[in-house]
Amino acid sequence: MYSAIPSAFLLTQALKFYGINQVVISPGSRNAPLILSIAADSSFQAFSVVDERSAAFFALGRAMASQSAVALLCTSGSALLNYYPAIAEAYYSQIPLFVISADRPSYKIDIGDGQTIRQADVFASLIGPSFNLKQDVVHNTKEVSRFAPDLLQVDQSSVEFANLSMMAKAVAHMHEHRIPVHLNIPFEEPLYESVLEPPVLFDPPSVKYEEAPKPLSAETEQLLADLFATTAKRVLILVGVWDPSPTELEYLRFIVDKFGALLLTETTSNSKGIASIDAIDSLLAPLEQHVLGTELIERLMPDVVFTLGGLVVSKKIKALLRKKQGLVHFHLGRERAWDTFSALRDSIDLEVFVQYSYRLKLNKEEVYSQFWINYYQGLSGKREAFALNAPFSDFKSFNQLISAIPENYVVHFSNSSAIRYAQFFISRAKKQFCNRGTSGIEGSTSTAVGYASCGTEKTLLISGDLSFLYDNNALWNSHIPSSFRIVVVNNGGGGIFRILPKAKKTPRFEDFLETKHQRNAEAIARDNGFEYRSAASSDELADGLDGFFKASDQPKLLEIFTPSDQNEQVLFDYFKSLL
Ligand SMILES: Cc1ncc(C[n+]2csc(CCOP(=O)(O)OP(=O)(O)O)c2C)c(N)n1
Repeated sequence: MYSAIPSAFLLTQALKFYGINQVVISPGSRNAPLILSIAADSSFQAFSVVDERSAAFFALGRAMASQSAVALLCTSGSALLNYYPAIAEAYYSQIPLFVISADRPSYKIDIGDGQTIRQADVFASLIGPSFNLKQDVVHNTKEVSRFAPDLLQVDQSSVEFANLSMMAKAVAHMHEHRIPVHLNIPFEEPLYESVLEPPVLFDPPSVKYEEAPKPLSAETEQLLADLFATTAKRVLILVGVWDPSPTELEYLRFIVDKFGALLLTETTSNSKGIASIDAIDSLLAPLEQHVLGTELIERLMPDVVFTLGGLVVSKKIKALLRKKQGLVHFHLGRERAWDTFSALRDSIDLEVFVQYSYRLKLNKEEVYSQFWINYYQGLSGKREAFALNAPFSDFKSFNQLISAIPENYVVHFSNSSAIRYAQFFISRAKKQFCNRGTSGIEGSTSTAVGYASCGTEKTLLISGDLSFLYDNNALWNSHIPSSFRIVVVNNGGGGIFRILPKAKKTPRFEDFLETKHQRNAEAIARDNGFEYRSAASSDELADGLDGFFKASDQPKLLEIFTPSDQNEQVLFDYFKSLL
């Protein structure tokens, strides 16, 4: 069965043809022509999610897990505005989403019709190209000739040609730049009519996009050769959010060895197995207060920084590197490169760089990396001792929690203190993620649910209370596997604001920053079919974690209540203990 509206038929066929077979659908009438075509076609995996904000983050999570583009489909009006937070996250995290919104014909916009807004280009600058498809001229021609006779100057075949070209361009752009793109498609009524035979011929253009890596420019080659033969003695590698292939990990290992580089990783770098400083702030925070701090920081400062992956969580390392005069920065990889330290020279494909660097002559400071790895390893005894004896708090909970995560789980962290505490402890988890593109608190649960729904990996979400309560529609979703686990660290508000220097001096801090509350996750959990447990001490947490990851018939949520007035002191004491 197909929609009788030609452009709905063509768009559905195009999705299939270009291999975009996962579609997250939010209900509505205007998008019914597409819903009926997709629902009737078993080659699509279609998911129904009512809340468009959650739907878009769900799609994001699926795109992450499946490493392929996911389509979103919604109706007209404010519906598509709810996609915006996830589109911004996908844009900055470079995750491909194919956003489709159904619209009224142009002559019915801004004339007082219901559920109608100006949809064209509504996502402005936080998305790849937006295409406004052309309206069919063979569907309800009577209405078209009455309201917009000019449209009939063009024949249907040129409408179809234009639409197919726009679809192909959108797909190409999405793949090439790994960003979301938007197709806005106008439909005249009737919307629900279907036909058994294809209403028009589907003849799509093939999609071409640049897959081959960009070669090294002669200018960069010269710069690298000069730099490494003379001044560049210390190389620091900083890895942001990254989901590397085994080959990419090997490339990283090679570069670390070749350059004698100091490797700084984060939880979300997913680069285990290579000696690194994997809790950056556990090194930097105590250095700031150390009696030999200035000298040590000088010793740490690199000449060259290579960044890999996406955005970096640690503010301290960014601030530190921004202070370095004459720093030279290269991004290695195909991600968009950010000039975070005002020192970016070029962005080089990782493989191209590895091939090139075999030939590079170096003048490295042999002890640079080893000194810092030894220094850092020297802190591990203090770190373990502090964690063992720490009073019950956010810090202690993260310590207990992270050491309990089995190696067959993938973890999603919410923003904000969750992902920061996660940095302090080494987990066995298979992979770790966080929406750091925009660092929003509004879609972490939906993203984790989307990731889990793929069924390829068992998934755990570790969330703060505000983030969890914010995105509670995420659990209104029928694709949650029973292996899905959520831990909410409930410190009664935005605990991050207590850690931020000076934030507490703000008038009515508790009302407007911390946003203190007495709410908990129990009703939401039970209402959505989760088994619920809570813990308010280390012993209770140990009990709660016992068997938490064992197979079960229902997904589970464990809520940890921590003392908001003590959390910050424990964290400061931790840093002090490392001096
Ligand atoms: C959509 C959005 N709104 C506001 C913020 C600012 N913000 C950052 S962290 C935070 C509080 C997070 O609280 P919670 O989820 O309880 O985590 P905690 O810091 O307590 O661990 C807020 C409001 C944001 N990042 N995103």
